Amino acid sequence: MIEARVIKIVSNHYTVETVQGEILQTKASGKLRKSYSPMVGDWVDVLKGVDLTVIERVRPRSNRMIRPLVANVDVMLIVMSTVKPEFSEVLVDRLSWLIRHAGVQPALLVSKWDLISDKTSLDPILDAYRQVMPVFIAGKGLDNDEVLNFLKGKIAVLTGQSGVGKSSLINRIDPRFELNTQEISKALGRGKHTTRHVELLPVGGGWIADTPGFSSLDFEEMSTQDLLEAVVEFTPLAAQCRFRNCQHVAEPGCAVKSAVANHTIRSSRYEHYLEIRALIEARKEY
Ligand SMILES: Nc1nc2c(ncn2[C@@H]2O[C@H](COP(=O)(O)OP(=O)(O)OP(=O)(O)O)[C@@H](O)[C@H]2O)c(=O)[nH]1
Ligand SMILES: [Mg+2]
Ligand SMILES: [Zn+2]
Repeated sequence: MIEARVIKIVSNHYTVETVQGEILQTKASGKLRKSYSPMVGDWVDVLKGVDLTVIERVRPRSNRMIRPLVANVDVMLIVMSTVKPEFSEVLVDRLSWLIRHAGVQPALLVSKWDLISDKTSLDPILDAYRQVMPVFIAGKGLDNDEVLNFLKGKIAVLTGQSGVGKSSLINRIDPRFELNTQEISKALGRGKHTTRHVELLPVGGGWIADTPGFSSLDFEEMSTQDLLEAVVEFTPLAAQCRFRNCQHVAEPGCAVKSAVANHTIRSSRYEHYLEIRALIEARKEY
């Protein structure tokens, strides 16, 4: 048996890279396809045959993302442009909580840095985010050394609205990928011709999966308790709240609300927490 990682799946053709760095075309064994289908990102054991190499076993996953279908994701890179589309704190907050809930580390990559005239205008926002996740700056003309260094040895998935520059970023890192960027996909009719298969691209000693931009975010799978646990900066404060099970909403003696009042926690982030919490509560009533 050879240990390998699944890097691309097109119907039932699985491309894997062995630990020795060899790329192999494989099929999944029939028994696996029925019970535990291999996903991109999986560590698998393959058996090299004379004319067919077969995946015999999928190793346990540390996590699995649904959109896109990738296993063992180390980091989700939230790509958010400075302008075009406008930087959205609501979106960064919501995405970061969904990502945490999936058991994955979020990071923020601010794109189109070349397009914002007042570079300091985002400082307060980015400083606040730096306290809860790694933050990187990217754009035309900027080097990507810092983010590439961070991605070394990791599987990273890009996420973010359509048009923020996810595919462009990967192309700037390595033009050989030639990923479609927006002008092209627009010409083909929005999203319709987006490649459906998932693929890990070798970037800076790690792997990146590009994804198409989404149209909505789904909190269906989250309870109010899940949300509470996803807002990581609340956790150390919760011990100081008067009530053990404080939800940081209207309870007296709440340390989170004090932190918002004295600006240790950004008020917009707290407001967004309340908004999502209300959404989840409203859903419960049906
Ligand atoms: N000035 C500038 N323009 C950029 C930058 N990154 C991307 N763009 C432009 O923004 C547009 C959208 O870029 P894409 O890379 O297609 O965006 P995307 O996030 O992959 O979009 P979807 O695939 O639809 O989700 C293109 O016209 C790019 O040329 C940047 O750093 N600076
Ligand atoms: Mg794209
Ligand atoms: Zn509290």
